[in-house]
Amino acid sequence: MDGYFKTDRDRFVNALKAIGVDTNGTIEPVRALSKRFEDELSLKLAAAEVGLTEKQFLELMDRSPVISKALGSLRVATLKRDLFIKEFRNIVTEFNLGLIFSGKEINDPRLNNLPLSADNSTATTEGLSSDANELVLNLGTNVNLEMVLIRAPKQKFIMGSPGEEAGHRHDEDQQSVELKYSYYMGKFEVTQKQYEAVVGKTRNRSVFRGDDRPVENVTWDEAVYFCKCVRDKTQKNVRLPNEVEWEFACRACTTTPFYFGSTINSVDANYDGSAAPFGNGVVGSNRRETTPIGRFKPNPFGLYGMHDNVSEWCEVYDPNHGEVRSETADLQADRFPVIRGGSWHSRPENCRSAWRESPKSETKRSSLGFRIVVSK
Ligand SMILES: [Ca+2]
Repeated sequence: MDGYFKTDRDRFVNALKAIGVDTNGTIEPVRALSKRFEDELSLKLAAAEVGLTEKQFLELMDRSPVISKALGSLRVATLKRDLFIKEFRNIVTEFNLGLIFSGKEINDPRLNNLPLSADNSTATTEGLSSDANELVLNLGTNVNLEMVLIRAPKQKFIMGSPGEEAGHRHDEDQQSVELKYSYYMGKFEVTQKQYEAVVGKTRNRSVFRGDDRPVENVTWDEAVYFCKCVRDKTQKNVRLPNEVEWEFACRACTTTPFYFGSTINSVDANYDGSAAPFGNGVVGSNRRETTPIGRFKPNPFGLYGMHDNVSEWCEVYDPNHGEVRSETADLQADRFPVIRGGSWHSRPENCRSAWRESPKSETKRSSLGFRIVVSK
């Protein structure tokens, strides 16, 4: 919000006036108001900017997955404004508001420099449904697995964390990475119901039992085997995410330690909130177990549980190769396991977007599961 004030104060004030806020020519009351009513005000502001009432705006959002995703981003603390702008072209397209914004908002240079492919064209992934923002895999016996389209960024993105970030380790040193393709990523961690539907009940050794809880206590090879079975069943290229895919999807264009912003709290995520808080965070609860998927806030891409619940098996990205590997799904000798994302057992610093750990592939933990991707 502060950045928006600096770059476009007048537009912000006009938008506020449009929704009936008396700015009195000074910005401080507005700033205070915006902080106090951040969610409400951002929503009203967004509605005012697309020329709709808040009611109309919400009704349209309810009808559209694209808009729902944007609404999700509006509700993520501290990032609402920037992310709304990033989704703006999709929203305008979805609402068919081009005429309203003709020569105005659409030509906003900030919209032309989005890190994401912001159009709804077919520039996604060969072999994948080109117009679908979501993909649902049928695992059989009325069990589905929901996936979200992650569009290839137009520019390189920065992977890892800066040296000054609390909890930073050298294996997180930042690097500029090019991700050339779009892919689908599981909206949630793979659940026990999904796991059992594919490989059978007896293979589910999860400690915290529940159909909608994530499967855990699985080795890397078992996660890879699950992917192979789903691949055979669906004829789609199902595999574990590599680290580039995972971190790009987790960050969702954020650069802060968490997609929530500068810290994390146990109201919004399932981790060890009783540990020393991260940054300006606060001490919270420690649930000491997994929680059913989808209980907490999604990130701006609509993905749940990226920072918490169970950590997730991925494949190592090797910067020496200079490009993203793992375009095929077969287990190969030069592919290595790595874990990304925190868990119910993690201290907050180990829930960061950049955090990584490289255990042996036979490792099993009640705090370790996985999610899948589908690419061409
Ligand atoms: Ca997770």
